[in-house]
Amino acid sequence: MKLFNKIFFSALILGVSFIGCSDDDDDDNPTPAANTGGGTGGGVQADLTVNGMDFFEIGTDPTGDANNGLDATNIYYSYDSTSDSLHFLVKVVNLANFSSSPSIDFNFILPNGTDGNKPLANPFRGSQSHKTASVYTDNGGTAPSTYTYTNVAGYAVNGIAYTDDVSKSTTGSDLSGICSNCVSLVLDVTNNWIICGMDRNQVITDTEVGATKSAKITLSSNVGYQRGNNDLTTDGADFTIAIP
Ligand SMILES: [Ca+2]
Ligand SMILES: [Ca+2]
Repeated sequence: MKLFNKIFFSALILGVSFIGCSDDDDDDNPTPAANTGGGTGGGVQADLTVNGMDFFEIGTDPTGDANNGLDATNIYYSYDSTSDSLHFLVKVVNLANFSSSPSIDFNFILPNGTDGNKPLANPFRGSQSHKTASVYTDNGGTAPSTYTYTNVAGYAVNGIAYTDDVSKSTTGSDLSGICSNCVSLVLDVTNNWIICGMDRNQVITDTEVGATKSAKITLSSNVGYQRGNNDLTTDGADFTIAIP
């Protein structure tokens, strides 16, 4: 009996240990890398510098987990305080195969209480209250940036939409466009990366940033092709920007 208890106790410890090692949110995605950048430099060395922009890694993603589409491995952000613009760089492994119709979206969850006083929410689960930058191109585009976009009713294509359950109950869509054709898209097929640029004010307004002039933004993102998503890149990573 004593031996049995010992074995049982050991199994219990092993079991607890196993659960502790599992993915935090059970979505088979790795726990996001810690935020490394302050947004405007601050002496923190950039993880990547492209076209004069300093990029900081927000998170990583496994290779080979995409469902027959773009397969992302890393996501970075850059905040340019001079132009007050945000840029996101997503590294992939197979851009050449899908460069004629890339799809990419970024779901921003703003700090509690600043997004129309709505609570924190998750883009993929539960009550929704967040902003989404969607870049869904039509077929036939050519890298680096010759793409066309077709707007869908109630949906900001190549733009930024606000998502919440209230819109869904009144219009049938939970997406409400904030701006269309307001996200720039540049693909570098040779280097296997995609850069999306957007006005910081469209993502988070001065009012939403608040008096501290600093905002920690939680980000989930997808990549794919032909308006489909094949790879969840980061789910719940965050980065902080400091507005001058
Ligand atoms: Ca991946
Ligand atoms: Ca993934």
